[in-house]
Amino acid sequence: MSKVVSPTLNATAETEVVRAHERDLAALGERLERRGVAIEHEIEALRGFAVAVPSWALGTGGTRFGRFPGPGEPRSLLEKLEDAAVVHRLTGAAPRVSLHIPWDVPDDPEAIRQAAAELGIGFDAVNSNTFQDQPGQAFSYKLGSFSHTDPAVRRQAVEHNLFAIEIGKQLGSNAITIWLADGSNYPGQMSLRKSFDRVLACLQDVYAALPNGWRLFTEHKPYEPALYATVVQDWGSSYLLASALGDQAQCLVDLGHHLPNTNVELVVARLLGVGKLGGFHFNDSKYGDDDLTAGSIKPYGLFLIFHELVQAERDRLPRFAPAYMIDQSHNIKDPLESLLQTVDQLQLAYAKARLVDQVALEEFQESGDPLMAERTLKEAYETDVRPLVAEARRRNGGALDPVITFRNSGYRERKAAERSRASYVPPRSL
Ligand code: LRH
Ligand code: MN
Repeated sequence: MSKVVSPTLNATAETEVVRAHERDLAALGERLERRGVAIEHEIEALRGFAVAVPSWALGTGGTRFGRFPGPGEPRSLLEKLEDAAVVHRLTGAAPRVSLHIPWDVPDDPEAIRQAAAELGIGFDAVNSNTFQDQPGQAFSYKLGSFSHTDPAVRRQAVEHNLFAIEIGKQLGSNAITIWLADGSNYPGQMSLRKSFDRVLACLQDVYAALPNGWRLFTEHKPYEPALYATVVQDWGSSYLLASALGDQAQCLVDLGHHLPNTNVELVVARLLGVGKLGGFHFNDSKYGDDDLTAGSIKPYGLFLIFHELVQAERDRLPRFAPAYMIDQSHNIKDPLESLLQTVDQLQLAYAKARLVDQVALEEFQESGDPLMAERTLKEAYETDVRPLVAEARRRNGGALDPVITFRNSGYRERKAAERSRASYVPPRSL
């Protein structure tokens, strides 16, 4: 797969695409120079941007109303790694996969670790799952896991998280994300305070088993599947837990886990300010936890979140090491094309946020000039940084336009043939 442009384009057309890119890049370079910004510096900064691909978004998602599987979907952890590696190969910015346990329990963790390394990728945070009952499970999570009134259920849930950490250790991961579906559907069903206390106690058991250098991310969500009260409902609940646990615990912000019109960049600024912003699940949404392609509905909101991150980076805030991860569900788009689009949208938002004239912005903020302050942000946001981002990808060995290169590569068609033809033989060991 010719990376930079496309395997199907003939040499002349390819050169033309590259020449056009270089002309656009030069024009942007000239424009930024007039603002006192060195484009080379920005390209190098963009080359350092990396985000993790979620293993659970490589196949087609669905809703309770239906699922429309696409051709050539991955049927095993190994095939998911193959697909995830395509995202990294074409963007140069997705070097890790985030696994979900038990959906992705490897039969042979060491073999999977090697296979991933051969594909040029590694592992980010593992995700535990006490929101579904597994076959043969002793106790049901129907009425909760860490918040359940039955200590046996809580113990089972803690054990599962310790198991997920064990898998993560063998794969070279260094963090666990804990999202709890725990909550209630009716007033009176659950003690709003005791349920929270039980969750904290269970998290403390998991925290006590965290390997050195590992982090525990608490992920909040306002509702679904709980439809009246969710125990870890908002950033405040998540912060209370992470601060009670200790320095290795931080909050994970899933962009879709906020009620409509919530100012998510403000939530991010609050958590950054207290050193408790551990990471993100990037996606976008119009109404609920829609898990749509990042930047597809609220691109300015995504830019404003990166504006907070760039300032935190520049201000060298304590414990600033956000784990950038994607969490999406692809119901109608090709999962790989949507993930390639997502990485591009995140690179664009980061590149634009780096162009904010911080000095001018602070002056307008300090002098009480809201219009000029807003214009300073908009000047960065309205800068077409696509040539800069494409160049950063090219220098990382990726494609100028990953989606087009992917489409023209015939990868999906090849996988459709390969994955339908071969009757699947589960790997004994790789
Ligand atoms: C919950 C969530 C969580 C994952 C799941 C796949 O809505 O965002 O992060 O475990 O999606
Ligand atoms: Mn999430």
